[in-house]
Amino acid sequence: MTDLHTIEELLENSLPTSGEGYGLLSEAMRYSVLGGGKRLRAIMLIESFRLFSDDRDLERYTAYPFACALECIHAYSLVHDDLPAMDNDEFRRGSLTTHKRYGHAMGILTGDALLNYSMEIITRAGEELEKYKPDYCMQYMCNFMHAARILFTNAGAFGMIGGQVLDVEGFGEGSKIDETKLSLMCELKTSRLFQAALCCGAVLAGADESEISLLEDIGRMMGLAFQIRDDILDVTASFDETGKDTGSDEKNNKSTFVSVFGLDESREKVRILYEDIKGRLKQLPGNKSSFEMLFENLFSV
Ligand code: GRG
Repeated sequence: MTDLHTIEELLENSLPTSGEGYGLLSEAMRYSVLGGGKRLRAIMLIESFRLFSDDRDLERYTAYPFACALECIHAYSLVHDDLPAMDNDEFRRGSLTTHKRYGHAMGILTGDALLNYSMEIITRAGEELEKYKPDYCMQYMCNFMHAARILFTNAGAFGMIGGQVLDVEGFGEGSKIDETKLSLMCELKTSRLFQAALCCGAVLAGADESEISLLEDIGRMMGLAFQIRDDILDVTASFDETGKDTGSDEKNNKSTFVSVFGLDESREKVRILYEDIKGRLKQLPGNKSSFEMLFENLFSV
């Protein structure tokens, strides 16, 4: 399993140093990314790469920067999601949310800067890649650009941001919502970054189309199960377990899997998705034990 310490070190080194640039921006960027986090998406991206390639140099030049960029995108989405105009949360990862610590305007700007920084990481890595074995560079570069498109499309207007639009426009608030709508919102808002993690890693390692498509399915189901689990934790867990105020969905009058289906049915949905994910995982090549362990930790409720 990818070492959490390695990812923390990568993130530490790829973010601007505190005090660099203007005002408190670099400090706020570091605060938002480095303050805890399970690093699920980074781990999944690197583990997905390893299913298809054991070229550790290529992994360093491609999967590592993509993993950092993805964590920056994820962190920006949380910073913006916590803003008063969205969920208005005070705590995240056991600490004050970015806007509570640095002010509302800085919360917006820090999210903006992190999204932009993810592109800076990727484009810088693209230039570095050219120096790595330039004789083979063309195929690597094509995979690199393909992975970049997957990452930014899944995070963008037709992916995660689109899902957030459905959420803030009241798709899930108060009004009657059916399972299809709720699932669509979660697939966009939550699954897309997991799909990006799995597919980017695989594309960078040279996986074929049918393997990418299988990973896309696994990422979609994984995000759905993850969101349902998050909805369950919002009503059953404590601050110490989640690092944020629970009961937030009810406070915001949000329709969630728990409010629509109740706790028991929601747990059953996670169980069914988990069984499905395990079945599909078996169809992939390579050593899947890291994924099996990760999913068991997350979903054996
Ligand atoms: C603001 C454009 C924009 C998008 C926000 C991600 C998101 C979209 C909203 C978050 C809502 C939420 C809390 C959903 C539950 C699933 C989720 C993404 C939880 C947080 O992810 P973890 O548990 O976080 O992987 P850590 O802190 O471990 O990195």
